[in-house]
Formats: sequence, C-alpha cells, structure tokens
Amino acid sequence: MQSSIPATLLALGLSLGLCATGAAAQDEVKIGFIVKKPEQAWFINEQDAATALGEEKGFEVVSLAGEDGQQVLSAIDNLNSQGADGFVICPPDVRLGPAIVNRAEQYGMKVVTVDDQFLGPDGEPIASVPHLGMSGYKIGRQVGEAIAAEMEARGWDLDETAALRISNNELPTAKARTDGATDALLDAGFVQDNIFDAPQQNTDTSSAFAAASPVLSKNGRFEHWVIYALNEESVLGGVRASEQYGLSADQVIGIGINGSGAAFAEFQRQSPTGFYGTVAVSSTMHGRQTADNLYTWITTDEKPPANTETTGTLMTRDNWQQVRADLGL
Ligand code: FCA
Repeated sequence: MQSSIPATLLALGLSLGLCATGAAAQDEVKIGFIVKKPEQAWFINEQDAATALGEEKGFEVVSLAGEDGQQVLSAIDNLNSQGADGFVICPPDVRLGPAIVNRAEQYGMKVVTVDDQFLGPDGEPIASVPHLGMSGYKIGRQVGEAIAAEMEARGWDLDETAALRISNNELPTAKARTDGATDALLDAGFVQDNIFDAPQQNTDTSSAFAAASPVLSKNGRFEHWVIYALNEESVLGGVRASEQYGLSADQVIGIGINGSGAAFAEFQRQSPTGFYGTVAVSSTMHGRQTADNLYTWITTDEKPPANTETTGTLMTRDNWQQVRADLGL
C-alpha cells in the first residue's frame, strides 16, 4: 500500500514551509548605502544612522563609496554578489541616474536616492526613483537671510561689501541653494554687481578653496565679503581662501549648509573665524529615513513617497550644541 499524506496536511506543511521561507527572507534583508564623498562627516553620519537603524530593526546595511561612475557600478555588482535587495545612493554625478537604474533593474534591486536626485536623459528628475533631500531653495534663502541680518548687525556699507558665491550649477540641489541665498540677499538690498561667482568642480573644501582664491584677488577693492555655497565644506574652503588672502574674521561672514563635523570643529576654535554659521539639517534623519523607506519597500512592497523635502535650522557659535542635540547629530 502506498503511503499517502492527506491533502490537508500537505497543504498545511507547504504553507508552513512558505511562511518559514518568508520569515527567513525578511530576517536576511540586506541593503547598500552608497555615497559620493565617503570621507565627509555628513555622509559618514548618514551611513552610521542607517546602520544603527538596521541593527534596531534587524536588517544589514553595507556602507560603500561611489566617488565616480565606475566605482558606483562596481559597488552595485558587489552588493548583488552579496545578495542585497536594494540600495540607497547619493550619486557622484546626477546624470549617472539612467545607468544606475539600469544596473539595479538588471539585478532586481530596489533603489532610492538621498540628497542628490537622479536626472534622466531629458535633464528632468527621474520621478520613478523615490527621493529624499533638502528643500534646497528654502534652505538657501535661510542662508541669505542670516547673512543679511549679520551684515546689518555689523553695520556694513553695502557698496563696500561683495559676495563670493561658490557655485556648482551642474547639480540642481546646489543651484537651488545658491539661488535661494542670492535672492534673499538681493531682497535685503545687496548690490547685484557685487556678487561674484567662483565655480567649483566638486562639492568639497579643496575645490572651493581653488575656486575662491582668484576671485578674491581680482576684486581687492572690497572691504567686506560674504561667502555662501551649497554646503559648509565649500564655505570653509572660501573662508580659508579669505584668510590666506589676508582678510580678518571680522571682514567676512560665511554661512554654510549641513551642520556636520566640519562646522562643529570650526565652532570649537578658540576665536571666531569668518565662518559665522551653517543651516543645519539632520543627516541622521536623512540616513535613517531613506534606509527605513527602502526596507519597508523591500519587505512590504509599499513604495516610498516620490519626493520628501527636509528643512534646516541656523546654527552659530552661540547655539550649535543645542541645535546639534535637537537634530540628533
Ligand atoms: C549634497 C552636498 C552635501 C550635502 C547633501 C545634502 O550632496 O554635496 O554636502 O549638503 O547635498
């Protein structure tokens, strides 16, 4: 007599088996977190925050560098060979978007962007990839308004004051931020002809320093300078260039964006420098939220919101510790 397992038991066994597989798969969720500038405090904090969330929720985060297109594609290959289900990325160049999306699709991985949003071949954001980043224009306006208020407090003459706008117009979020700052300054009466562009090739301190130096030396007639850029690392490059050029701290008002270790170090110097402040945004929240969105997408198939914009708070020498604590930095 052939032994037979009753159909109901078989069905039960099958469904239990499926459940077990499902649970195991959930336990093993692994995601990548790829960033364009792995040495910058902003990005280190994002990756650390994502990793901490993974430890709380029981998924693994693999932190990787993607400083150029080649490195990004090998990072994705590497994630695939480790069995990752998807990745969060801040790309080194937003025009790499289509290539990155293709590679992710080829491997069946889900992808979300943080900070810098992919552009499609038409130059428009790739709307199908969920994004979380700063509300660049608004935060830029906060920078411009804070600079204008400090200029007024110092009683500077507008005709003797120039602006060093360290620009990165290839990157839409960077342009939005410097445009916002420019508009707020103009609204406050800043002289348009006194605004000078220093286009940087990258989003770091050394490229900003290199861009700023010749602009300062070509325009030696100004008594005071204000400095702004897409981030505080770049503003610091401008401030260092102003020091090398011979301007003193009270002749310069530099205000950045981010609120990361680079700014904290500056605020802890014994005497103030030309770096007056920064609009701080929570990199902790950016890292946690994007990792959480991706994890939820992988485990429940619920796609994250198409675009989330975050806000900032002005941080200066006077309040930086408080703002840092408030933003969980
Ligand atoms: C860009 C900048 C970073 C940070 C981030 C939110 O990627 O390069 O410094 O400001 O946006």
